[in-house]
Amino acid sequence: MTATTPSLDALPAVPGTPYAWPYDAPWDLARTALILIDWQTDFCGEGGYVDSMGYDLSLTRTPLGPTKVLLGRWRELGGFVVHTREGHAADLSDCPPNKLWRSKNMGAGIGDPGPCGRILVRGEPGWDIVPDVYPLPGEPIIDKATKGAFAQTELDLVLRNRGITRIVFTGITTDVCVHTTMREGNDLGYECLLLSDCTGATDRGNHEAALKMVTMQGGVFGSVSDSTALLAALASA
Ligand code: C5J
Repeated sequence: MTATTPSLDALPAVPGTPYAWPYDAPWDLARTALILIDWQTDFCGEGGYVDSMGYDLSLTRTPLGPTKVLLGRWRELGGFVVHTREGHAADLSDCPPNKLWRSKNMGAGIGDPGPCGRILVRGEPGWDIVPDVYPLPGEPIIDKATKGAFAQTELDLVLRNRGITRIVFTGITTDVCVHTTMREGNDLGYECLLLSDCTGATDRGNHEAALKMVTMQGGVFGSVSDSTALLAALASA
């Protein structure tokens, strides 16, 4: 390594909107987590929850490709990876009645039988993470009944125990579980980066709006970039 080559301890800022991330670059990989939000069949696979509601599956499936590439590189470099899964106990005792009612109203009731087993129920095939980004042994998986991954889970503790101060967000859906978790993380003081090509929503307009919301007020929840820019920053190491 030459004196001008950044190491994993001093990575260059990632070009982003509205600012090059992180705010305090250079940054180190050791204190940065890659989070993969709810890459479950229920949200991006045939016969899952999103499919049952009649949404265009390509919107939540397409970001899987770039996420898989980024995940592979992140793992090669020894970066910390965290996965999340949204789901409920078999007896639905952790499912708020209004959430249950709304899902049934959409024709895809939580707990109802579907092509991938009971919808959004833990342990069912549809609830599992898709093979492209399947967790490796040792990578924490945060199970949540919530949209945000911090509320009522151990995520904050898991990150703080590792000394993590920055989070890179991938996952689905941009406007719901990704956004809620990013907002929570931002409020807790994490420096957050949302990757536009590694996230997707059930509606293209909502995806775009969710990206835009992050960029207001100088980056009210963090910054937005893409996997190409992040991989370029990692390649310079
Ligand atoms: C939703 C999620 N959209 N993972 N869940 O209900 O974003």
